[in-house]
Amino acid sequence: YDDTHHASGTGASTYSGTVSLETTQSGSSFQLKDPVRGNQQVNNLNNGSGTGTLFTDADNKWGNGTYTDKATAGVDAAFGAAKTWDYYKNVHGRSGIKNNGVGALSKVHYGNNYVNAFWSDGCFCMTYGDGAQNRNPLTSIDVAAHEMSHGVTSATAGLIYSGESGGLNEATSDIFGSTVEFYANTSADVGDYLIGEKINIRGDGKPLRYMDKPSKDARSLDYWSTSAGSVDVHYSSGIANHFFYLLSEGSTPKTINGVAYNSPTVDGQPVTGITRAKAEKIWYRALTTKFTSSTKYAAARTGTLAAAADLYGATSAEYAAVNRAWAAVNVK
Ligand code: ASN
Ligand code: ZN
Repeated sequence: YDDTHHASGTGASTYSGTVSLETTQSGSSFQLKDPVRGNQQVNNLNNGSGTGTLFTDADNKWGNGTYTDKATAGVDAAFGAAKTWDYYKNVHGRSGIKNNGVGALSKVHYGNNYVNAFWSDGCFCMTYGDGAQNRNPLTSIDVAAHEMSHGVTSATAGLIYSGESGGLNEATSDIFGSTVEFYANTSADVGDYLIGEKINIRGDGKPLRYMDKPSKDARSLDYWSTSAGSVDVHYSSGIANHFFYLLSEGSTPKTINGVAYNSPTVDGQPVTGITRAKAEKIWYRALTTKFTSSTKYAAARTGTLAAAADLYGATSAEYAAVNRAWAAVNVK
């Protein structure tokens, strides 16, 4: 018989402060496995590869807030997976990455000085590197939600990971990476339209990407042009990231949670935002019911317009704002 049961613990994370964790008790030991969320669990790769070993703990108090305790990055991964689960469930009615109630495996401490994180459909799992000097794990919540949202895209539209569809795939992960961070909104890591601002991936303390003005990273595209299909997918994503920012917040410069945003439009005409709460509904509906594996920017426009018509009506202000926000990034 099964002698395990649900327990509630706490964790000291790297990036999100002290967090609550739902865990599994087995005898006198606790497992970093969440029975409330499809039994999603976190394994320790211990700077190797493979499947790793489920984290266990004697007192259900996990990590110490720094890299000196291997469980700390495990806390970030568990928290990121929990908030991503709750976001998709409570905001979009989606039960797990495949919408089948099954939680994913997360693996931390992959390799040595590995500065990336990635989702794999094959193992239905997440892998996180420890970053520079094995001291900067890639486990911030926006990165966790970005990577797991690759699983959602794979299970829905299946956007091919090259050309314009690849840019839309990447943007979908940045969009939901950002909306999950807003959803979690811990005092240690408040919501923002930046990607990877906590993980210092380039060693300069700057974010990896900026959704209000993607070209601030010196690579990403702010607007659609004929080169959109030939640049790296992490740069062509800028067009849709910019669209999503403008649709949510509008083009007037503003400060949100202490971060100043400035989002100029290609045509110099203003965009009035409809709120992030409505924009994320439109993007999710388009992703799951309109986009296909080969969707490019022009079809993303018509797909999000169709989603807005479904949700708010074809004569709504929301529909008009979608049209306007795409025009503002040169998708017409
Ligand atoms: N972290 C990268 C990403 O999610 C991994 C990759 O290149 N697919 O885009
Ligand atoms: Zn990605």
